[in-house]
Amino acid sequence: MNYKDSPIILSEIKKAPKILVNCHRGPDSDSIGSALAMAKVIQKIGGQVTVICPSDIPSDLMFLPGADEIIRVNYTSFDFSSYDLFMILDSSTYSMVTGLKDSDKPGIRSIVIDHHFSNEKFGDINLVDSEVTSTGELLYGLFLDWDVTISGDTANCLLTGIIGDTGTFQYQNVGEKTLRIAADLIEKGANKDEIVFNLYRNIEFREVKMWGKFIERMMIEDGFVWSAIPLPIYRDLGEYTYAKEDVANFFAPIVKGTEFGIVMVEVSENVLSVSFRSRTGFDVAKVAAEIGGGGHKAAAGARIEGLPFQEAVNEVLKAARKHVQKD
Ligand SMILES: [Mn+2]
Repeated sequence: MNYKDSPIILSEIKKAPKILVNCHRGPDSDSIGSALAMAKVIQKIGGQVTVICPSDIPSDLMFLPGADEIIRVNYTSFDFSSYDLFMILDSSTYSMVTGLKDSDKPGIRSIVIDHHFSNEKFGDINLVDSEVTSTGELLYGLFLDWDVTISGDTANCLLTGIIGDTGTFQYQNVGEKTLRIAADLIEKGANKDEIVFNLYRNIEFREVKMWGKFIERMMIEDGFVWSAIPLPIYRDLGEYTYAKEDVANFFAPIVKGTEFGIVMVEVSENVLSVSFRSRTGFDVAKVAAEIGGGGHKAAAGARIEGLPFQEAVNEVLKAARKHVQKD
């Protein structure tokens, strides 16, 4: 048994006629891959399931079977009353689920399944394992515990989550366990080439141009690089939300002589969205925590609200300088 809560979670699913599964705000490969994998397994068990998301689904993930059935919802008005159970995946806080700053918890039973170290365990049942690379990897262990057959489509969804959250197996938390799971998923029908093609060789031209802007504005100082995009430039570039994550993943952790990289974007008036990526094993979650954010050792994020662009950027740089000297 991988998780002691596996049987309880399975019995909750079996006794709930109608189940909701979430994708978090600004969903990534792990969020969508995990939600779709969970939905497929619930259907196999005989449950009725609906997958919901507060944001649009990124076009590069539409290749996943079932992605076109995800329903975009507004949590301020969403009616939970006709559902019996809410499966919340890959989300460390309820505001990550809803995309809203404050919102009431759903009035139905909820099960949180996640791998974020900073998970607030806000469900009625919480299965949080921060040792695994991704929610996809966690679900693989859970499905083994349940003794369900993992179909080719389910395997493809899980491997998409694992590949997305490990930067295609690059990060330091990837060892033989994750690679064995990936191999097993490929054996079960996951298509690694299709996943890599869709995630990394299917980039909009305007996004590539946006990377150029980030790189052009990148600065280096003792121990780290950073790049900050103010709102007018972000608007000029088409407010392409996913470019920030991609640029953080691809370019923040690569510069020789640095411990980590920071990407900052003013996504709306006085709201700075910040991504940290570690190059060397330096714990960027500590820097993120300093400014009210969270995440993992290798990848973390934060949002600074209510400060003008330059002041917000200075806050981030102050935290980064403090930690780079101390650690
Ligand atoms: Mn994840």
